Amino acid sequence: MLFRHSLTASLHFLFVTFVSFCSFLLVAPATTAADRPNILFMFSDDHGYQAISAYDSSRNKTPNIDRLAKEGMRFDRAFVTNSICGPSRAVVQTGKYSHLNGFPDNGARAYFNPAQQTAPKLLQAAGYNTAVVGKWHLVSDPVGFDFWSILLGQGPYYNPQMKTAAGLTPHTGYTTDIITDVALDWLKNKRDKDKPFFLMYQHKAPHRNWEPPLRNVDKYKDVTIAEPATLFDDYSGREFPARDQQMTVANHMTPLDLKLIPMQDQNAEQREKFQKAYEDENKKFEEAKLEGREKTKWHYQRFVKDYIRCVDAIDENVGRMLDYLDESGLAKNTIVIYTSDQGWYLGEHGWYDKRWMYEESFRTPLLVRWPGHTKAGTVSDKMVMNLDFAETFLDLAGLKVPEDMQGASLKPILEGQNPADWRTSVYYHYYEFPQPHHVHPHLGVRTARYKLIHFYTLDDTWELFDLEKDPNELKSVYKDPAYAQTVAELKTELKRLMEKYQDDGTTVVKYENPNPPMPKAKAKGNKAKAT
Ligand SMILES: [Ca+2]
Repeated sequence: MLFRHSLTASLHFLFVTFVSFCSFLLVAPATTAADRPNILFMFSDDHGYQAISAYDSSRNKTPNIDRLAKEGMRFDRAFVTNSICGPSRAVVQTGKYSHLNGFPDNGARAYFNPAQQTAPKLLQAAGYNTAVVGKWHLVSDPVGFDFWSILLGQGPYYNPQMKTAAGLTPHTGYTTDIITDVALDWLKNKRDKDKPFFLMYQHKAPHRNWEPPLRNVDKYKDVTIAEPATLFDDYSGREFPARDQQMTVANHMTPLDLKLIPMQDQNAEQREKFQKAYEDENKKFEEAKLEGREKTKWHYQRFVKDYIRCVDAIDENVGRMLDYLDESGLAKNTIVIYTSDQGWYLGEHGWYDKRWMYEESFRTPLLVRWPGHTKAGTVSDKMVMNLDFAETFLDLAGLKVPEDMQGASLKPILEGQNPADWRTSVYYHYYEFPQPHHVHPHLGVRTARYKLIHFYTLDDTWELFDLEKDPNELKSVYKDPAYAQTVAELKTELKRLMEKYQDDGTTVVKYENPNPPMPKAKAKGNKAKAT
């Protein structure tokens, strides 16, 4: 018995030694544990670049987020592979397109397979102290994190419950502030200070239904926010899908979106203060009985003001995080990344929401500050993607990027290099249909000048945009004979990219939730619809 114990102990010792040795080998030889940088990944949900003043100051000012552009690099051509929440998050975890990471849409059975390879798991194994706080939205619990505290699904704007390895914790207050409180508490009190950290700090805001904090409800009250040039787009220059969607500011906003009824996630005290801020305007709106363009203009002002009120709260909290990095002395050795899971329509094309390969939702904001490495105030027009984040995290930590990850590390670009073999085209594939918003599945390719889109479930439905002549993508030139050569070249490029990324265009390796939510009870009198 004694012999067995000592043998077990010896084997255990050898195993631990071996594991430590392997962890040491995983780290590039030039890097020691002491100088590996911390990585703070700030991620918001549906934050269009049009509402960050480092990109566009026509609607609001974001002085704290702008600091990252001033002190680091702004990317003007950052794109996503599939413009929707859960799928974008799965891409960030894995560095793989949806058809390979198994999370192509947010359907009822969507499920992120936690057994697969992820960047956080590799960072954790290599000695990083890892954490995720805020919106997760991948159904399965986080794996590869020493600490996690996440919202349930989308999470509410007020009074969230947050799930940790120990169970559910209720919080009172505004979710954007609470996520920051929890993240700061981990940085200050809970993390292992002998290790570099990797923190995913992920906001729910400014996702629909755009509920601002009580401190911001009166902001912009007497201001008229600029309307985008395409607010009254009639879709005449595009194919059927642009007309067939259900995401217009004019006709597809609910009373909850427009704050015409009480919010559901607030307590009585919060609700009273919140409603008071809207009641005069709501009364006038109901009496005016607006129609047509005037009604759309009113919807736009209400929506965009609430949206930027939520964004401003993110900016205030980004300021709290950056201040802490400064005060603690962590700023010098911490890479800070700000981005969103995808872009957003702030009334462009008459829309809200995302999904399309059109520029506003295909692009996403990306700002990176890396003291001592990235030159302050620089701008990159390299075509980069959310597909590149996993690879970038690993490369910044001095780790080898696994060959089956499909993106590329941004490290050389951040260091001011101009990699000769950097991509000159981006591949996109969106799946979720028909609901919500009825955006037909599509895939496509974008180059510096052109964008070719294929609505592949419809008969021969293609669009081509010449972004140099038509940056707002109002008129498809797919059928214009002058572009026949361009169409042929782009179809060849599309085929090349589909092969490169192993996407046959129709099937997806999809993981299904082993414990799917119960189907909702059918409403009475809704039989015809249900079948
Ligand atoms: Ca989103």
